[in-house]
Amino acid sequence: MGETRKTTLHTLETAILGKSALLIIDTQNDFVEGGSLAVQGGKSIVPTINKLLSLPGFALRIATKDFHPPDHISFARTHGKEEFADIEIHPPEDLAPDEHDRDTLGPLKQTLWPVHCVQGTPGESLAPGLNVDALDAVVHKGTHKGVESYSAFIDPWGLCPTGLDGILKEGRVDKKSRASGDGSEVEKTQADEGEERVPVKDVFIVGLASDFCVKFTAMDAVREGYEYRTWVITDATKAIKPDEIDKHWEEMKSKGIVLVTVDEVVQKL
Ligand code: VGL
Ligand code: ZN
Repeated sequence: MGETRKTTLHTLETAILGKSALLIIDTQNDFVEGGSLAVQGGKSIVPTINKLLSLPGFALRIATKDFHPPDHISFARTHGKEEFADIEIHPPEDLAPDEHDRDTLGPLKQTLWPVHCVQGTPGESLAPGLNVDALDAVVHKGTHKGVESYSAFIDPWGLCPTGLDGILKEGRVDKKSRASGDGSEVEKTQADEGEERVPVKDVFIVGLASDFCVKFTAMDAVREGYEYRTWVITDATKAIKPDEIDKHWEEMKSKGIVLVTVDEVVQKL
């Protein structure tokens, strides 16, 4: 389908100055050294992300937070099972009350994780040193106890959109993030009268983890229904399983996602 169009237009020169968004995925205490689901090297990307945050070319700078209730479906503890085991999960009845709908949506394979990013705990705070003052918004994901969302857009059943797509289509947010390093909610302020609203076309994705939430967010961003031109800044990410990351990069590239480096982006934006 639109694959050729995407790849031919997909050079950094076409990323439109002032109309691109920087998405900082799940760069939270629990995903960096000392956290319950620590990604090796997680802390090391914080200064790199700050450098990207300071570039004038981005219209929007948005952080996401994995933001789970204490009995979340993705936690091994919730099921009394071993961490990293795989189970099958089903759509929750409160969000899909019709049995036929639940059957149609079907079960999903779920990896069981250590308890992480529990709402209101230090583990869900954005990682220390991240320049939260530069953020326009913080988007929360995985907030319903029965739904897992690696993607910052929506879960695989399509039951819990996060609002990210709306923020990008709006082109600028009318919410200015209060320094959310402490996990506080975003504060609403009105957009300036007459301010131009330009929908974002290009999204640049960084953060944690490249083999899970970065990947699923990028894959969602390019799929029909979203269709953003999608870039992953590879050296501003880290993987949970670095040994296996190459196959994930290949999969992302095959979907039309472009992999770039921090230096390339700094030169262009
Ligand atoms: C993530 C596993 C579980 C991530 C979130 O942010 O990559 N990974 N929840
Ligand atoms: Zn999670």
